[in-house]
Formats: sequence, C-alpha cells, structure tokens
Amino acid sequence: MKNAEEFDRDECFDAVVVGAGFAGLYMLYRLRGLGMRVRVYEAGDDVGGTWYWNRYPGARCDAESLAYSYSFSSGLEQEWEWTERYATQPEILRYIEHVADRLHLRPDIRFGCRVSAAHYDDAAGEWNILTNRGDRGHARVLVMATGCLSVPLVPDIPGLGDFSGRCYQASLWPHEGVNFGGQRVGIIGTGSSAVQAIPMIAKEAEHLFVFQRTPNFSVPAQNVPLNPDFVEQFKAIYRAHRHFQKRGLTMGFGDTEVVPRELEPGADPALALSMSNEAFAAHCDGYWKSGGAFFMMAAGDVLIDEKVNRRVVAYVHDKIREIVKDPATAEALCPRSHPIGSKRICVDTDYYKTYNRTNVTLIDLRKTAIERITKTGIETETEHFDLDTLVLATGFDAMTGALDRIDIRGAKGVVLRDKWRGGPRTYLGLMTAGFPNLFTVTGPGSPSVLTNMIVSIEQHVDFITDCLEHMNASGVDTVEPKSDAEEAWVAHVNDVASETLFPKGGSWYLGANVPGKPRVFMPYAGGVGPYREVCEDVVRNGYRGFAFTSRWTGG
Ligand code: NA7
Repeated sequence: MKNAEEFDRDECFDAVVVGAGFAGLYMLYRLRGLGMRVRVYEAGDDVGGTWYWNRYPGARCDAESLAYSYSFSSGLEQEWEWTERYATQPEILRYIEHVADRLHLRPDIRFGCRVSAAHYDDAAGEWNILTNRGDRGHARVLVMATGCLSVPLVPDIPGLGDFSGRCYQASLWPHEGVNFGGQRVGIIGTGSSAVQAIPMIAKEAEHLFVFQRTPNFSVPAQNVPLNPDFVEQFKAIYRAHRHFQKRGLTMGFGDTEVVPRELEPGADPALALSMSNEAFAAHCDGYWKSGGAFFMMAAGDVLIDEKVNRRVVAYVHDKIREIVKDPATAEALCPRSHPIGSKRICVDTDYYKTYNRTNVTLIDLRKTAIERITKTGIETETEHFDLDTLVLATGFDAMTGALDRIDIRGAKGVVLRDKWRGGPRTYLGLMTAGFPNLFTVTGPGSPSVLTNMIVSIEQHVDFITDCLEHMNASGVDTVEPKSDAEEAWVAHVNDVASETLFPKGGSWYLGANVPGKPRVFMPYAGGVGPYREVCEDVVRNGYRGFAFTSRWTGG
C-alpha cells in the first residue's frame, strides 16, 4: 500500500494513458518511443487489466496463446514459451508482467489509482485528469485504454446483501483463491466466465447449483499442452502467422492449427445447405474435434445466412444431447433464443459433461425465476436452495461502461455521457468529435470485442502513435474527427451490423444486458482485415475525416 503523501500530486505530462492492461502497456511503450513524457493511471495494484482482475477458477483465454500475444517485438515472441494451446489466466498474467519488466514499464505507471474525471481545458488545450487518490495530471493527449469488459455487473436481485455466506464476483476474484471443499455452491450466470468456472468448481464443491437464465453455445477448446517441435516450427515463420492474423478472415484469431483441421475457413454456405444431415454432421465434426472458436467457420458465413445458422444450431443441440445424459437437463442447456455466434461463442473444457456429475444441478430460471436471495441461499418461484457460497458470473457493462463511469468533458464542457446518451458515436472507434486529442483503444465502432483483442489493440495503438508522429511532423497539436465523418462511420457500423445476425443476439454487444442502456450494436462487424484497410486508406488520404489544428497558429 502506498503512503498518502505519494498521492495528491499535480503533474504535467505529454500524454496520459488510463489502464495498464495489454492496451495501456503497449501504448506507453510506443509513446515513450516518440520521446513523450507519459503517465499511466491504473486502478489495480499491478499490470494486467482484464487478466489482473479475472482470477476465477478455470479463467483462460478463448484465443490460442501463440496468437494471443504481442506481435510488435520479435525478441519477445521468440523468447516467451507458452505451455498450452489456450493459456490460463495465471500464465497470461505472468506474460504481461514479463513484458512490463522487460520494457521497464512500471516506473511510469501509478497503480491503485482510478481516474474519476478528465476535463478538457479549451484555453490551455490540454486534458486535466483527476484520480480517486487525489492525483492531478495535465496532458495534451489522453488515451483511454480502459478495456471493454472491465466494469462488472452486479445483478439487481432482491436480498443480495442479505446473504450471510461467502459471495464472490467472478471478475473480482480474491487473489488468494477460494476453497470450495465441502461447500454447497450456487453460481448465477452461464456466460463465458461461468462456462469456464463451472467444471472447476464442480470438481471441488460438495454440490454445485447452476442458476441459468439463458443457455449459451459452447464448443470444446480441445486444449492440449504445446508440443515444443510444433512451437519451434511455428516460431520459425511467426511473421507469416501474424500477417494472416492481421489480414485474414478469422477476426484475428489466426491459423495456429495446434490440432490439425480438415477444412479451410469459409466453406460454401450453399454446400452446407445441400448436404444430407449425416454429411453435414460429419463435416461439422471435423471442426468440433479440432476445437475452439474456429468452429464458427464450419459452414461459411454462419452469421449472415439464417438457414445455415439454424443448421449449425441443430448440430450443436445434437452434440449437447449426445454428451448430457439426463434428457431434461440436455434440453434446458440447448440455446434457442439466439443464433449461434450472435453472442460470443464460449470455448470450454468439459462444460456439458459436468452436468453428468451427481453433485451438479442445473436450475432453469426460465421455468422458475429467482425471487430473492435470502440469508441462507436462493429462493426461486418453486424452491429454496441452501448455499454456503454464492458466485456471481453475471457479466459486464461492456465497451462503454468504463468510459461512462469517468466524468469526461470535452471542448466547451460537453459531457461524453450526454453525447453518447443514445449510444456511442465515434469515428473508427478511435475518437469522438468534440473531444480533442482523446483516443480510445478498441473503442465502440471498431472490431474490438469481436476479435482477438491483442490484434485490434496493436492496430489501434500503432494508428494513434503514427497520428501523433504525423502531427509532430506537421507542426499541429490538436486532432479530432469531423462530425460528418463520424456520422457516416456510425451509419456504416449500423449498416454492416444490420446485414448480419448479430443484432438478433440480445447480447452485451448491444448493451442488452444492462437495464436502461441504449440498444446499439457497438463493435464494427466488418472484420479486422477490411477495417485495417479502411484505416490505412484514411491515413493515405491525409487522415481523411480528421481535422488537425494548431493552437499557436490557429491553422
Ligand atoms: P456474460 O456473457 O454477459 O454472461 C453473464 C451471465 O449472467 C449470463 O448467463 C446472464 O444471463 C447471467 N445473468 C446476468 N444477470 C442475471 C440475473 N439477474 N439473473 C440470472 N442470470 C443473470 O458475461 P461473462 O463474464 O460470462 O462473459 C463476458 C465475456 O468475457 C465473454 O463473452 C468473453 O468474451 C469474455 P442472460 O444471458 O442475461 O439471461
């Protein structure tokens, strides 16, 4: 813990970055490279962002480790040894800590500081940033690297505060871990976090009760230890793999092929529809067995064609029925209310199989809703479940949540929350008009959460760095998007989303999980390759859509 006198500082920087996860760390490194004096404010007590906070049992990345890592340094990618196809949270955190050490990043980061306000001073042309610990930072450039899933949602269930047992939020897990031995545990939620945690908790708990409102689609990770020979071959052509991640059709997830695949992505949807049921099942089996989110590539553009989507849904339902022995539990686990892929697909290890354990019970809240949480457990419309421990895996206020919680005021005192009342409005997900020199890494309006986040983070950080370098070279000090460019981009993001099945998902992509949040499809569904080309074209055309000015010349 830091001494009080270490805080309450008033300091000037060239740039302030908020957040020390993957995005903030790489941003710091690049800004330093421009010779800028930088301060990073981070709410956690160390680096890691998402991977610092999300320590629940089973927490693991759904992108393969060889692809879910920085590409900017060949030295780094060659020296780091991933041990599994899908890295666990502790391993990813060790990697981030290694990067912070290797690049000597920590001295520029103020830990345990949550930014509460950022106000633009029109006269001075700088941002004034305030933290909850009393730090005041002043900087011309402000970069929000605040993460897309960094604000946990506590469910609005009556009586939550009355529970006298232990209660944990999946995304705010205690560092010392939790012992479930001999415990009757209840978990609320069946999203990605719960799908990873449930098999692990079930192995330890006396009994696990899973409270499911909406079932999700989950595909097996087919996780394996990485074979050193395979890794050596992979690393020998890392550049080619990175190129494919950044430009290919796989949303940045890459082509790691730890488990050999029988088919290429992008199979013809017409073919998928013309196959017999047996042939289609055999075709999908290849993808199911090779594992991971690549399954979404099994039948062409499954997020465009509703018929193809329904066929893949039927295949997954059959898989669930094949794995889960109790027919009623299997039916309750079959998702029916959204197209597959319209919510981020879960990637699991033994999720469905866990329901065959005698110490696991699924409670279908669509049949019997939770009425309240009591001192001793959960009361549904039909039953009371006595619990020792409660786990909330109830998701996040995604993409805009972290920005909404900071009092951000741009030029002329305009409040970002007000500007975004009807949904976020950005140009390329990088900036928003009226907020000079304020950048968002993987902000709404960019591919962001639909992708391998590190691919998208690196692209945005490189874009911001190049833009600032361009400004230095051109003798200008202020940039913001033009309103018409922003309007056109917002319309384009909506148009692209409306051509897909994404809006039918009712997901956090749409803000549908947060009461009162406007339903706007927030990420850009056009893909990482095409989006990168748009950004490159913008730069080639003199940063089309951005306005540059200089406070000194007014030009
Ligand atoms: P998600 O995917 O948003 O899942 C949250 C889960 O919590 C989901 O099953 C919700 O059901 C459930 N939930 C939320 N509130 C309630 C209440 N009040 N009662 C019952 N159930 C509730 O969050 P995750 O953390 O699992 O995953 C987020 C992302 O992190 C994931 O996509 C990966 O990219 C990594 P609902 O669907 O709303 O009926």
